[in-house]
Amino acid sequence: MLLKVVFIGPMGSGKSTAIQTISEIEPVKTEARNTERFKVDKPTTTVGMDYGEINLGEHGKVALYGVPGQQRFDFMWPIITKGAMGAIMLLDCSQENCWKDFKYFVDEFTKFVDPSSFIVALNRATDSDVDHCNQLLMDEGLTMPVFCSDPRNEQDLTVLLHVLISNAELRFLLD
Ligand SMILES: Nc1nc2c(ncn2[C@@H]2O[C@H](COP(=O)(O)OP(=O)(O)O)[C@@H](O)[C@H]2O)c(=O)[nH]1
Ligand SMILES: [Mg+2]
Repeated sequence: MLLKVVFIGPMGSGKSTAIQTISEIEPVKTEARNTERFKVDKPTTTVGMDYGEINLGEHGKVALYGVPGQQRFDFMWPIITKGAMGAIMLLDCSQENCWKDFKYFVDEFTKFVDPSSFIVALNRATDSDVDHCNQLLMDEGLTMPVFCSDPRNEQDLTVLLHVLISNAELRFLLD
């Protein structure tokens, strides 16, 4: 069995870091020099995709895909998300314009991925960020589990994956 999980979110939200943290293989990365340091000040950024794996032994594996966050790569989003069991939407709440980005990513990716399979993971979030996120989702007519998690923390990511898989099982049972 191959379970596909996609990490989505704007540049600098922690997608590559999250995959690096939980992948059991050395992730396949496509980092290149970041030409948009005025937006997110980091030396490199993903220009293709990230890929990692978690082995489930005789049950198969979980394939972890990260999309490139920049809008100019949006043609790759439906390709990379195709067939995904669920999406983890990352957001760094300390970034300027993060809520504008959040709304944009929710609007775009719910065109390709079933909204009921989304999980939101907020990094550097305060209680008011969590409230704000829930309010935004409610305004969009959406319900998604919202977690605070650090993309460098393996336990945080394991929780997200368990919730994502449980949600998928529930949808399967209710179908
Ligand atoms: N909470 C926390 N987050 C961090 C720290 N260092 C890096 N990060 C997160 O990791 C992000 C950079 O990760 P990267 O994986 O390149 O983002 P990507 O563009 O989504 O692939 C930062 O913008 C932060 O959100 C840290 O010290 N604390
Ligand atoms: Mg990246």
